[in-house]
Amino acid sequence: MYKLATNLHIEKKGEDKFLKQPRTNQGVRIGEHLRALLPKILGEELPSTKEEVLRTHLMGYELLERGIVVPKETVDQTSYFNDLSPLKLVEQGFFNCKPSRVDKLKPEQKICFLGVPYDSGASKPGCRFGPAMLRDVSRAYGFRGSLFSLETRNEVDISEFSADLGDLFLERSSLDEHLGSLEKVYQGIPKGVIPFMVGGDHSFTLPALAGLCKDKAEDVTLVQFDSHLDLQVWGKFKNGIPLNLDQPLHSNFVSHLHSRIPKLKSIQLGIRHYQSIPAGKAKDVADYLNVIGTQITDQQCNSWSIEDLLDKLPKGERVYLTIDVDVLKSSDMGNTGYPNPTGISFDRLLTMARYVLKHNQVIGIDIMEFGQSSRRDEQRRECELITTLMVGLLEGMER
Ligand SMILES: [Mn+2]
Repeated sequence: MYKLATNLHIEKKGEDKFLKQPRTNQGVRIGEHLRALLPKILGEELPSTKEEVLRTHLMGYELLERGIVVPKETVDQTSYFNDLSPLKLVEQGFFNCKPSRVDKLKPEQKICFLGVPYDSGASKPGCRFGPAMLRDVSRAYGFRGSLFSLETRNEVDISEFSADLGDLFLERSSLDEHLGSLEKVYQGIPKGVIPFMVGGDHSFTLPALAGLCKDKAEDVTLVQFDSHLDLQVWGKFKNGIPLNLDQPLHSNFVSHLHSRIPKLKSIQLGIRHYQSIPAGKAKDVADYLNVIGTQITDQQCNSWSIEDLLDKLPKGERVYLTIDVDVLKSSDMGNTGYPNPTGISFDRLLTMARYVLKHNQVIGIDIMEFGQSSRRDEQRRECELITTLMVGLLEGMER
């Protein structure tokens, strides 16, 4: 038996009204079905037919999952909802680190991993498998028990200073609601712990960074390695920025970030030299790119000296680092929605990303858009490439 949760809101969307649970960020439309079945779910009326008994059970279960109703015997709803986290714990974390809930993170855990297995927004799906595959390969990375860096002659025990929050629960809701859930998760991560997200659709970088920037007046720099700008370079422009933004997607989330965090600066690296824009919009797009920050193309990343590239990177700033794996050359990285044949090399990516981590105060990291291949050997090779990238970034972050 169930009772209604005590903290529900009623939300209006157009003609429709929704019963909304802020703790799970999920809701249900208030319609004919709900009106008819809710009294039966709450035990105020008896279902009259066998079919109605079944529907009452199914809907009751659905409402329980969304947090609209709670078990009748629940005394303390606050602690009940603390347990109903939008993150599903995994048995063993990335690089064999311990699983943890957000509110149980300890200060010695400098890094917390989390997976976002979502790809419904992509035209070529597959990256919903990324987090699980990478977690799997990362566990076998130090198969003798620990990792040894040949360069520093030291052990790199990632599990000692990190925890794994599990995967975001991504069913029964829209992308909009999932983005909202992740933002709440990020708002709850204690200061000093650096979240390391593995995706999944790149649009989840939006709630991650927005959730970390509680104070919108603080300076922050987005360092984005990507073959795409992920900016809205279509539609109408006014004073150098888009007049109206489409809903957040992997193709425009950086535009949303800049509209939500006014002091955000961006440096985008490895972007494809030629971009597709609507005809006649070159001036608008060029003005917009100047407002956003700096862009360095894939060809510049490949042809400039490494010193010149490092010189362009931020120093002494608060930085969020996001890596879309399609920044890599497609001969190395084919398992992503939009592989780039003119992409950059693994070595350049790692050198630049490590420089960013070393010379700035990093507040969050993510590696997104890694997907699935039909070829096992290729899959394995690319999983190893990304886990090596992860180790490369984490080495030196222990302190
Ligand atoms: Mn991207």
